[in-house]
Amino acid sequence: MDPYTPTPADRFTFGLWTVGNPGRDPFGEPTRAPRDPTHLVAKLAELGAYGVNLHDHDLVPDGTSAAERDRIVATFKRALADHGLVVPMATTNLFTDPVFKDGAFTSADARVRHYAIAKTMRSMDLGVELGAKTYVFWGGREGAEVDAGGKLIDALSWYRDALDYLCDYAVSQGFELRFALEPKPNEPRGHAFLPTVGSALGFIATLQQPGMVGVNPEFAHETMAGLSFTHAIAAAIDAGKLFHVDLNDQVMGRFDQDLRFGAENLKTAFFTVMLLERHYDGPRHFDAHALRTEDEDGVWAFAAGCMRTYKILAAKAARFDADPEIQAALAAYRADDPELAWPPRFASEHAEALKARSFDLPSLRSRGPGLERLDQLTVELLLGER
Ligand code: GCO
Ligand code: MN
Ligand code: MN
Repeated sequence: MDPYTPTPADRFTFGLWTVGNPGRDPFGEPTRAPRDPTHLVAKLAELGAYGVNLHDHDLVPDGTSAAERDRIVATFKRALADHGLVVPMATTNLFTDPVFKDGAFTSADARVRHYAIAKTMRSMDLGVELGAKTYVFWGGREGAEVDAGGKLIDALSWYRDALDYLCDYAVSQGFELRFALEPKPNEPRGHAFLPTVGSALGFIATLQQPGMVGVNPEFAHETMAGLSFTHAIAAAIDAGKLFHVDLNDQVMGRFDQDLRFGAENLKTAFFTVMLLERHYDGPRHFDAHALRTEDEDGVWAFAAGCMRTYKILAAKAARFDADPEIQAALAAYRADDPELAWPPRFASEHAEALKARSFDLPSLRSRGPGLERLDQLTVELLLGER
């Protein structure tokens, strides 16, 4: 069998909104017909995916009667069971309805803020009913174009109040859910609140139940801000907060493109896969969609491509670890000194001795770490020459 053929053991997931994306953009109408969620489930299973994630609204349109909701959910559950797919993550659509045009949890209107919390609780009920263990919060409309409204500090505290309330709700219901905040710098708002992984990590520490809340970094979002996605997930891993991940690709400085994973920044994709393979055991979620130019065949080529590229890069990461020349270069890069134990343990005598120690600065200044060679070896490995 082709070693890059995905299987459920790889834990690849897609959103209903990703493979179901009809290709609408701000300038043009949809280019593809809407597809039934059960059809998307069948196709994803056929391609070897593990699961499918959703917003409340992707499955049950807002305003659906209770009886109709139950019918839709039962049909969807049957499709999941028939095709062996799971729903590891769920989330709320707090951006399409015009009621959220100036924010959901951060609206200046207390009625909108309460409605957003109510909608999220109903959507959490749905997600948990489908088996979700992670609940994502992407604040699509949480932001501003006009700061004259003067709510910048209030907005953060309203956001915090809503998340604290929803943590309490999850605990009160006995849900085994972890929350994952998904930062984005802009789009659709001019400036989003909690624009980067770093800002979300800082904010989480101010919540009442910080242990329940982590981040869902997205490749495109950090890249839009001119930041490195690999560095962002490393920070999340270091903080013990990488609860979920949105993989896709993006040209820096452009609108949110949600390109096929690996389509644009192959080297960053490679180091991302390397970090995930070493430090993350959750689902590998692709929050991307096929180009607007594509028909349905293009959609499935896109989905297969995301998974295949991930697996090829995972195999390359294993090769990187097994390559003697690369490993020797890495070992040479990290310099230790038998006289200097790390981490240094503070004691007054140690501090005095350290201040008095003489370092061979001329040799430290002139030492070449070998990064050019190491990077070239990496490039050759990615190009298939190692
Ligand atoms: C975007 C976001 C969304 C979220 C999704 C789940 O830029 O549109 O990435 O796709 O990930 O709403 O929270
Ligand atoms: Mn996105
Ligand atoms: Mn996303």
